[in-house]
Amino acid sequence: EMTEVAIIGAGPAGLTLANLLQRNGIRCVVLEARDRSHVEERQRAGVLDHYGSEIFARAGLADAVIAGAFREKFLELRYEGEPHFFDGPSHAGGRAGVIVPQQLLVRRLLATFLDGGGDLRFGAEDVALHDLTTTPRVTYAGGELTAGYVAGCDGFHGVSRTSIPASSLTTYTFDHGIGWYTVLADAPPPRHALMAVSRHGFAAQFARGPQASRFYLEYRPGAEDPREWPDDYTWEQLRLRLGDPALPGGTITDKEIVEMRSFVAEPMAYAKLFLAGDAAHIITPMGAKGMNLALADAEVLARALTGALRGADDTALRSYSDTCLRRTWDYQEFSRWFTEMVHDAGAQDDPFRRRLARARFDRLWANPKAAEWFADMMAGTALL
Ligand code: RFL
Repeated sequence: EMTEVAIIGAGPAGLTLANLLQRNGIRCVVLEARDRSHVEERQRAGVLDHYGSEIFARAGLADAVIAGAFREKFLELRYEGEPHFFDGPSHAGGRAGVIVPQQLLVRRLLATFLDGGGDLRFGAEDVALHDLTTTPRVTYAGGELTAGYVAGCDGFHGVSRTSIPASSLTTYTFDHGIGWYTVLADAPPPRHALMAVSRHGFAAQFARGPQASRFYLEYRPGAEDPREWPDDYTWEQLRLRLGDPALPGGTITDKEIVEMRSFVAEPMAYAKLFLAGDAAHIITPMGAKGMNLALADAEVLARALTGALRGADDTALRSYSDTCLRRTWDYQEFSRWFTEMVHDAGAQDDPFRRRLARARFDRLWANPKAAEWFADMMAGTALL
């Protein structure tokens, strides 16, 4: 069986790539290890930045993918209980992100691809990549494909990146030394996305529907295990950090640990294999860029593959990795910058860093150029 592009993984990166190729008339097959309901129910990211939403608008997929989504305006940054409202769109020429939970985005992309006659195979276990330097072959339990190109969109734990010889890859890993504990609770949502900076540690609250909130709390990895915190203690910590003694509690329905880790693999390509999304890079949730970076990779790759397969021009494909790595490192830096600003305020043992964090925070309100830069990063940047 032959196809033009074999796509491994049906997450945001793989499904965006599949839809864009389909619209360009390029044949592709998507191989996904899990079943459809698992893929459709995986909750993760919540915000599509402005640049991410434009990817779908450019492809004529805005109605299919972002219809009805709520536009984000204010971000509340609360410093020791004192509220500050950042109006990102007004500092970024009106560019606003939209709230699109990742599972909704995935569901819509899946439906659009399948309605258009797309070939997506769920439950494709034991995927293995062969002959990447000549005519790529993909084997999986129950089948085999020959493809012109392979797109590795199978996330951090997938097989694509590990199919590249170690000598052809440089990897960078950074541990921020911070842990995040997240809980989902039946508690009234905040009016605006809320991040609270405090000497007791960082905390955040985001809406998850009309009667639910997701909270995040910083913790000290190695020194404490928040999975052992009684729920009362979690609420006490949230009230302290959010500076809101009257914060209503509620039933906690889900508890998870989020790793604050950064990772980049370079280059994002090897012979006829191209990595996109989490398969190539992991970014901390600060700045909410992980999913958006995956979508941006997919758009660059779709254009490059189309050029190679339809225009007999592989220039864009050869620069694919460099193009995507520029944005990847730009977003990594932003995420690190943001992480330091909101966590160093709680650096009990380091008063100097605490003061720097305050200066970084104050600059956003004192210097319009700094506000513009921050808003621009929140909206997402082209960098092509
Ligand atoms: P995904 O979403 O991991 O999809 C990979 C797909 O590949 C499949 N797969 C395989 N298929 C075939 N063979 C194999 N061997 C396979 N191995 C894996 C998997 O089943 C899956 O369907 O990667 P992709 O497409 O690159 O998308 C990346 C995003 O999912 C990720 O960056 C974001 O979720 C990160 N992230 C956030 N990003 C944001 O932009 N904003 C956020 O607010 C945000 N919050 C988050 C997040 C990630 C989180 N976790 C748990 C990782 C919050 C959390 C909690």
